[in-house]
Amino acid sequence: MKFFLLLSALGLCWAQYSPNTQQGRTSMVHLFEWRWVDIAQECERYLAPNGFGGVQISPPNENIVVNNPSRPWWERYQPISYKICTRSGNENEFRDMVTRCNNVGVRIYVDAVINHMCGEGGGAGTSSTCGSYFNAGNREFPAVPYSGWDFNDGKCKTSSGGIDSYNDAYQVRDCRLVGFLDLALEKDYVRTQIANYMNNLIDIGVAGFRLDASKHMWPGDIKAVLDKLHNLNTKWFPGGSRPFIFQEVIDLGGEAITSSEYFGNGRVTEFKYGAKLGTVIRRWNGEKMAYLKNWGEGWGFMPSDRALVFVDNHDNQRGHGAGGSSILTFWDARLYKMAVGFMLAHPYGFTRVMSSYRWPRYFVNGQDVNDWIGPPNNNGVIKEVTNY
Ligand code: AAO
Repeated sequence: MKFFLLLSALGLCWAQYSPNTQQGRTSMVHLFEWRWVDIAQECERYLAPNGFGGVQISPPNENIVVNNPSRPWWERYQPISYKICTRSGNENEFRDMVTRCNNVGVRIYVDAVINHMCGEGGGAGTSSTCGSYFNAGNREFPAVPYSGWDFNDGKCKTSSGGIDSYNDAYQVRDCRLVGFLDLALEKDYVRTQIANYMNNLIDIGVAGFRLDASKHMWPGDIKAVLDKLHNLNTKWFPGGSRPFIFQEVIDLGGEAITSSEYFGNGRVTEFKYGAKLGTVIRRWNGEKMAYLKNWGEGWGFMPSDRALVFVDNHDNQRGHGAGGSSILTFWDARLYKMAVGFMLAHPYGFTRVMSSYRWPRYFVNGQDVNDWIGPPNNNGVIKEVTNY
């Protein structure tokens, strides 16, 4: 009995930090912009036999359709509703993917965009992936529904309404990140809409969430949403299992907000990992692999059991987000393989491998002007992943 109590206490403590993977599976792969039908096949054909723990998928909820530029990858970070309806597939295809992946022991983690809706300049109409009407100017998203009351417009104190300084935690959390309509997560109504969305996904069988733009939400507001979440579906998970949570917080030091503020809610992305590993493997700043002896906390990283780590992510492989020029990507194939191999072999953090697509890079004044290009497609429809 005592032993059982100890085990369940340990289980509870571990809760949202555990990826809910099968025994011995220590890594997930981000299948960036893949379709659900392709992911289902990939789980069965490749990921399960090769020991992958799970897949991070692109946001599954309805988003704005951007035509200028033409269907950029980043349109998926501008929600219109919580209907499961995107270029990756519809709700039936999503359910089939989750079922088939879980059946072969591969977990699905959803990229949850809950900090905001579309940009302030998103216009009005039905230019959305499921055709839901919205009016960004009036803050109307009837397919949720959200209205003017549900946004932080009155709370932000900058004259632009946007984040002018990352040194002010209030601005970062209450103002608009590059113009996105910022949801008022302090409101129980908003928390409930978000929790309903996430609970729908949990009931379908997902194992956890990446919380996009967590730095731009108050840790207490995130906790209030998480407290409303169901336990995982007992068809595949032990009773009482909690969703795995990893929060996207970029903390390279020197800003008002630190990763540690979010440890209570779940794991946090450790952006120092890829930035430093890139520096070492490129042998910049006199670094060398021998110095990796005390890799991990010894390098000033967060505690291993709070960290979600990666060599590159969908942002910094194309010059978005943060990390700087040391980040290794598939464009530096040999060094990239060394970095990914090292990461997978090393015990620090829970690891995530990146699977993306090639795009025609074109640099103007050091900036890739093609950083927006979406996945391979036919007139906007994502192409089937080639079966090699
Ligand atoms: C698009 C257009 C915009 C337009 C907007 C609204 O590109 O021009 O204004 O629509 O119409 C993605 C794309 C965005 C895109 C968006 C929506 O990346 O370009 O905007 O979809 O379509 C910050 C956030 C972080 C965020 C990152 C991109 O903190 O959460 O920006 N990442 C996530 C997703 C990302 C997505 C969103 C969030 C939005 O992964 O794909 O955006 O849902 C500093 C801060 C960071 C900050 C960066 C970049 O970083 O610390 O918190 O990230 O700046 O603004 C050094 C420093 C480092 C610093 C960095 C850059 O490295 O050490 O701290 O320099 O200055």
